[in-house]
Order: sequence, then structure tokens, then C-alpha cells
Amino acid sequence: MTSLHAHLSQAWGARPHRTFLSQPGGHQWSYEEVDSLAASYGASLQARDVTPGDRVMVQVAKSPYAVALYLATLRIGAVFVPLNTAYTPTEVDAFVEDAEPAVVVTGAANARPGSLILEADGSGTLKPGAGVEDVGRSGDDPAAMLYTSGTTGRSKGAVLTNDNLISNAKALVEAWRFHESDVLVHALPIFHVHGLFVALHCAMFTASTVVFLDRFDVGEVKRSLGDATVMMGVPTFYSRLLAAPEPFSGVRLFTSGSAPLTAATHREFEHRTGHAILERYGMTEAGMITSNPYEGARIPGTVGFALPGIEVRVTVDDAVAPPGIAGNVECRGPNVFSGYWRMPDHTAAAFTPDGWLRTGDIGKLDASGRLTLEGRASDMIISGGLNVYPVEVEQVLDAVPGVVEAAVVGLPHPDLGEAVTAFVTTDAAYDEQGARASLDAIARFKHPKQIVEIDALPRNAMGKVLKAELRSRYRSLFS
Ligand code: MCA
Repeated sequence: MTSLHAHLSQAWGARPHRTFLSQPGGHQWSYEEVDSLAASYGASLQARDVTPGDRVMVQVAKSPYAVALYLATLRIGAVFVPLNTAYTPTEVDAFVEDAEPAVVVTGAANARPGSLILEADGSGTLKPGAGVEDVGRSGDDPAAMLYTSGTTGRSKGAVLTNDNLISNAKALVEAWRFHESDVLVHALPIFHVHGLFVALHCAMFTASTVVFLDRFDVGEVKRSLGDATVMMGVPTFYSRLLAAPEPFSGVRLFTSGSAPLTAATHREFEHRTGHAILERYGMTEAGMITSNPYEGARIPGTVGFALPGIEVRVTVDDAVAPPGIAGNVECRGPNVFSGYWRMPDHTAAAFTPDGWLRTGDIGKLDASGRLTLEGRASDMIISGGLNVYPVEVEQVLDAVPGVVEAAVVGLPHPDLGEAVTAFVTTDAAYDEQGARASLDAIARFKHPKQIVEIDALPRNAMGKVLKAELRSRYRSLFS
């Protein structure tokens, strides 16, 4: 029994009638119900000639039907490729070209030639079929591929195996003491590691219940927390909850990740609710890597210790750094992905010669092994838990008539943590409306919250744009 689906179905096998996805004011989906829908979707995909190892690309609204489609893909041994629903057709074209999916499933609003349609209410052209038996998969076989953007602007498909996902889920269940009586408030999207693998897998591996919300709505989340024991969120969730906090007395665990949780938010949340948010750290290529302890001090500004079975080290100039010295954070373990899809050079570059994954983050370990992150090696921006690579936005702006040069940075933002901000030098042909129109080629969460016209971009003697100087000079733009 090595496939992820085999592990999951064994976990809920003894309690098939237990509520899996509970939609407030809506239907309560049992594990059996979701999984038998998955078997039916699996048959439909097989009828479209989807075979093991084929990619199933999915850009659909969050719904129980979408969860069933994920499980269907696992059941037939295909590779699940979820996409952010905010991606534009132009962005999706690039993913389709790269992944060569056997099937693309979208909502009607994002329909593309030949795609199957699945709406949030289950309607569309993806009809349940007769049912399907699980296709056996080994632990090394791919289960999912998630796209991460890169410093070059070209997206890379991170291939995650069955074993990657199984081992990480088990580590989290153990570290966070997940158990069958947990009720998890789920307000995250399900096209990223956080909402799909961290949150849903913890629930599925323990056959516990998920209060399944379409999106983060602060009122709905607060109501749902009344009957819940766990919530997982990005820091923006917590800063929004702080606007009107409550004791949330039934909740045993709040976790935060995908972006740095400020020490101020951590302390304020603890002061006002009594809960010390447990911050953890991960990345698409490795799932979850470290976590603050369930028992023991959750120290604001730190991301805790390596999860069970995972090793973390810090290196400087290729040598392992002693405690207290900041350097490159690297990790190793069964959680680490198998590589980037059809990109052997990028895959090789992602690992050290002795096989550790280079996370791209800068941090330091203390003598007890607790990790503190200090920054990122790249200019990547994390806005509301979503990664944005400046080069992607700069490429669009550079092509706008009237833009001479563009530089994009993340600036501190009270709600989103960092806000995408563009600095442009312009000539007479520039108008901001035209620039905004060009940005429609990329997802709206990547659009600069402000485009600032300046006389000249600060540069060093080599002519390189000094982004740190822009960040420092304009750090109060959004405060
Ligand atoms: C929405 N908008 C954003 C963002 N989200 N702009 C910048 N950054 C964002 N994150 C824009 C929309 O384009 C829209 O713009 C306007 O805000 C309103 O959209 P809406 O959907 O109503 O926004 P929201 O509900 O306020 O969403 C904010 C959010 C959401 C709740 C923070 O972005 C969110 O759920 N983020 C979580 C992302 C996540 O799961 N990340 C995990 C990936 P306009 O008005 O111009 O159209 S990272 C991961 O998985 C790693 C491995 C890990 O460690 O976890």
C-alpha cells in the first residue's frame, strides 16, 4: 500500500460516514460520499484516456467537487496540477504548453478549447462515470505537480511524489497532534500546498471534519471558529481577525504560514485571544519543513524546529555554519520533491552537491535547532501568502509604451504583509491607465498596488538597480 490514495482511504476506512466537508448552511459531505464521487470522476477521466502519469490540469473554484476531482486523479494514478483561479488565459496557456496535460478541467468562466467544465455546484461537462478501482502507484511515482514562478520569470513545475505527500502529512499529524475529533476551519484556496496538502491532508489522514469555506471572509471564519478546534491560515487571516477578536475558546491550535508572521501580530493575537499562533515554514518543493512546537515555546519571529524525519542545516560558502550564524537554509528528507518537470538543469541547481535542497531562504539555527528566517536570497515578494516574482511584472511594464524602465519590489503592507509596488521611469507617451491595461495579461494579485513614477532608478556603479534602496526609501508608502 504505497499510494497516497491508499493511505488516505485506509485512514478514513473505519469511519466512512464521518463528516469530511461541512459547508456552513449547506451540505455535509461524508468521506464515503466524496470518495465515491472521486471514483466516478476517475472513471470519466479514464474514459478520456487519462492514464497513470498523465497530467490532469485543474483551474476550478473551491468546492467539494474539486476535492473529489483531486482524489479522482490520485485514484487513477494521474498527476494533479492545480492552478490559481486568478491566472489569466495567457498564463494558463504557458502551463498547458509546458505540462501537456491529458485533460484540462476549468470553470465555465475560464473555459478553453477542449477543457472539461466543473462548476462549484458540480454542474458542467465533467460528469460522474460508473466508478473506478484504484490504480496501484509506488511511493516514487508523482502524485502532483505545482507550478512555482522563478527568478527568471519562467514557471517551473515542482513534481511531488506519493511518498513526499504521505510523509509530510504524517509528520504534521504527529507534530500538531491531529486526531479524529478535530474540526478544522478551512478558508484557504486549494490550489496551493497550504490549503491542499497541509490542511486537507491533516484532516484526511485522521478522518476529521473540515468546515469548508469558499474563501476567507472574516465574519464567516469567526462564526465557524465557534465549533472548531483548529485553523490554518496565512498571516493576513490573523491580522484581519485582530480587528475584532474573540476568545475562540474551543480552538486548540492556530497555525500560520506561507508568509512571515510579524512578532507584533503574534503577540497581539496572544494578548487578545490567549492563543499563541504556531508558525511553521515550508515551500512548494518540500512541503512543510519546520514548525514551532505544539508543546513548548512558540517564539514569535522564529519558525521552530525541523519536522519529524526532516533535517535542516545552514551553510555559508558551502560549509555548514555553526549556531547563530546566518546563511543559506537547506533541507533534506522524504518531503523533498523529485525535481522540476522537464528542467534537469534547474533541478540540479536546486540541490547542493551532497543532495540538500537549497530553499533560497536565509536564516540561522540556534544551538537547540530552532530556525529563524532573516530574508530571502531572491527578490521574491510574498503578498497575502502568494508569491510574486518581480521579473514577471517588470517584463509586462517594460513593454508598456512610455515606460522607459520598471523595477518592482515588495513594500510593507498592513494587510498583505508585502505589497507589490512598481517604480517606473517614463517618457511623454506614458499614461498609467495604459500600463494598468497591459497588466491584465497577468493575474490581478500580481498587479502593483501602486505604480510610482520616479525620475531615475537608483543604481550601483555596475548599473544594477538597487532594490534595497527603493524598499528603504519608500518603506512607509502603505502605512
Ligand atoms: C487577493 N488580492 C490580492 C491577494 N489576494 N492582492 C495581492 N495579494 C493577495 N494575496 C486582490 C484581488 O486580485 C482583488 O483585486 C482584491 O484583492 C480582492 O480579491 P479577494 O479575492 O476578495 O481578496 P481577499 O479575499 O481579500 O484575499 C486575500 C487573502 C487571499 C485572503 C489573503 O489572497 C488568500 O487566501 N491568500 C492565501 C494564499 C495561500 O493559500 N497561499 C499559500 C501558498 P482587484 O480588486 O484588483 O481585482 S504558499 C504555500 O503553500 C507554501 C508552501 C506554504 O508554506 O504554505
